[in-house]
Amino acid sequence: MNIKCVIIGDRSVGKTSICNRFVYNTFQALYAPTIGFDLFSKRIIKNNVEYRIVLWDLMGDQELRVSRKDYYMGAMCALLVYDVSRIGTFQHIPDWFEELKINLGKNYDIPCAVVANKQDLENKKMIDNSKGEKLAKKYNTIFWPTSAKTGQGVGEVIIELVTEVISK
Ligand SMILES: Nc1nc2c(ncn2[C@@H]2O[C@H](COP(=O)(O)OP(=O)(O)OP(=O)(O)O)[C@@H](O)[C@H]2O)c(=O)[nH]1
Ligand SMILES: [Mg+2]
Repeated sequence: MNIKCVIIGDRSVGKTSICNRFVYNTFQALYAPTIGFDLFSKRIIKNNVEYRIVLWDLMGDQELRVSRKDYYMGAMCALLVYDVSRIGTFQHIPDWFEELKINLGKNYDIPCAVVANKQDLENKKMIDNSKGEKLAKKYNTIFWPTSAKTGQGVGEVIIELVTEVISK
């Protein structure tokens, strides 16, 4: 079974880095913006059943967003990512929920997670995790602190969502 998971959020919040950490267990400090979108996939086995998790990693640039309906079609779960060191990326999370809702139409009710990435930037942190938790609660989703750099939370949040999808 294929499980499609979309990764959305503003530019440079770490969407591609989360994918690279999950699939290859690597991290790149150099920023290379995603053009259009990228696909990452990883096989997992759960209760003796094999699943292929396919991560759809979309470019964060709002103006250049490509054929969005196709990108979201059939999404079974979503990560909405912000960067704890940039307040604007947090303020835009409601816009990303809206985008998800518009594009998924009647199928919008999928497991989602609000992901607070770059937790390792302790000195530059602008948004308390409690704020992220509050926002997630408002949208009836889970909240997850991550760092693609150290690996904190990355595998856990994806597996948590996938487990929700499987048990649905
Ligand atoms: N310190 C730190 N830096 C990170 C982390 N995650 C990503 N970065 C850095 O942030 C920059 C942007 O990361 P990307 O993964 O390319 O961000 P993106 O969300 O895919 O960006 P777009 O493709 O432009 O939408 C890169 O320089 C990464 O190395 C993290 O957890 N901690
Ligand atoms: Mg990217």
